[in-house]
Amino acid sequence: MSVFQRLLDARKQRGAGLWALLDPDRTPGEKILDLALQCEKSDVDALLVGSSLLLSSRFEEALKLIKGRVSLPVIIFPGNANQVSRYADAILYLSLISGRNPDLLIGEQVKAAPLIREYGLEPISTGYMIVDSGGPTSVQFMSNTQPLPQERPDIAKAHALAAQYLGMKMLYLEAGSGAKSSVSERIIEEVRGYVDLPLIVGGGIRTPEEAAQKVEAGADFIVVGNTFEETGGQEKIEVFSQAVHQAGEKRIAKLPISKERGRPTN
Ligand code: 1GP
Repeated sequence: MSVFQRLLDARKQRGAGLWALLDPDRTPGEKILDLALQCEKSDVDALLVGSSLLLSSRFEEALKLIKGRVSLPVIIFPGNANQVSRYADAILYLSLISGRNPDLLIGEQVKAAPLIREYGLEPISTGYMIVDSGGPTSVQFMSNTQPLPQERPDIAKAHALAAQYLGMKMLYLEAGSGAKSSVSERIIEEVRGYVDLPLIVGGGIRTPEEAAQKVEAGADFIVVGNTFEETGGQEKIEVFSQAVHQAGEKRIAKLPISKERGRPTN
């Protein structure tokens, strides 16, 4: 079964999923494996590995350590075409559709495509949208793009619909790692109501309650990085995982049976 299908099945069964972002710069050496194992024990649904700015050569080393030791899907979350490796199951094949930087719309993708093929990695085409979070984030700076304004959901909706019409498989609403404010529930609700694509939301999510609110607003997958890396520990991850999955279950319970059966499974 493809990784994408596995993710969709998890969403269908549990209503929502929690993904942990592991950054090889912030969590070096064996610590990244410890964190990955803690995530697995805490019922996290998938691991993302990568960064918008890698300051070390630990990317490949980190993936090698993790791959084969955890049964969770290991998905590359690349900042550029250098972050491609055979030691992962899939790669979020991101196009930064909120920006107008041609390198991140198509350039890096062209560089990465032949390697992805050679390594047999599963590409998951994802429309990546950076939302303003009240201050500069590294993804914003490194991508040299303007974020979508939080107070203009209509602009976010038009971008999301364009991603759907372009045939992308997922959408990622990103406030940026360590963002002051996470993506607002208002934007999530508006985008959720406008497109059918599975919705990933991440950046600046610091508490389980906040994560649950994003799910209630319509996020399908929540990404947490900093909070697990800085103040993690299995207990903390478990509480996040329970909060996301309970919010997901509530969402399923609210769906009329016909709608639940008809949920998008693309
Ligand atoms: C960043 O969305 C992810 O790309 C996670 O952000 O590190 O702030 O949790 P945090």
